[in-house]
Amino acid sequence: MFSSVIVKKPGKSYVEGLTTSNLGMPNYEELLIQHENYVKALEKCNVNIAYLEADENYPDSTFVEDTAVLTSEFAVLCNPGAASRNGEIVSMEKELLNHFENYITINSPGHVDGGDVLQADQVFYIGISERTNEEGAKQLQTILQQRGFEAHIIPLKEFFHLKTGIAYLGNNKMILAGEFVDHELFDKYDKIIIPKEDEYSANCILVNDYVIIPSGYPATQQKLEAHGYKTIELPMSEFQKQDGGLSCLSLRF
Ligand code: CIR
Repeated sequence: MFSSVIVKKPGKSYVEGLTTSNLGMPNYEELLIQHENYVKALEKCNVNIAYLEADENYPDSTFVEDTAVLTSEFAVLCNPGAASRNGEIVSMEKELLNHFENYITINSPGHVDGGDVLQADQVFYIGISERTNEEGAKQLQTILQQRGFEAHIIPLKEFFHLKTGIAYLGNNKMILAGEFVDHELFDKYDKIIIPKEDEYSANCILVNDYVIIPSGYPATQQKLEAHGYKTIELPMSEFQKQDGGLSCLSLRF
């Protein structure tokens, strides 16, 4: 169960953020509505919400997930791999101290984006990507192992971030897409497989009693409901335009 989440309002500069998507320029008004709906969905999931003000200096800073790895017991401040995003950790560092007595850091030349880190109960998976390098992944692995967790490092082949193609839904159930479907590390899970055409919906989040999924993926919704989950669908078009998914918009702990 999660008791708290951190979210951050997108600023007007959001439209100038990093993207590879070719889906066009985000509409700021629509973006704000989608973000408000995201916050309302979290309220329904019964968590305390720390809602940070927008920071125009960091266009991508609404994607708070990349700045930290949090559990109920400890916090790791990441060292994001994109130069234009690295300074986002300065304000996150302050926010973490509202929730934790202290935090551990990933240090250069190590880089980790939180989007490359998935927790499944006592096991963590850490992707090596364009943003997370081997040095950063190893630092995080050591931090996690010292705290009694298993931690596996997975070099990514195609996905942008690890969590672009995977989500853990508790009860040994794992959502998997693309390069993770046949990955032997995930063979021990009860797999919910997402086909290529629905790949964006692999990035969904279990928050207490609900799984929040992007709207427009009825096959994914049906699969989740067949597995006994209650779902909340959210329009995500303006986040998708900047390579963002549902998990990226919050830190849950
Ligand atoms: C970026 O390129 O960093 C942002 N435009 C998107 C970050 C998405 N974050 C995530 O998948 N965890």
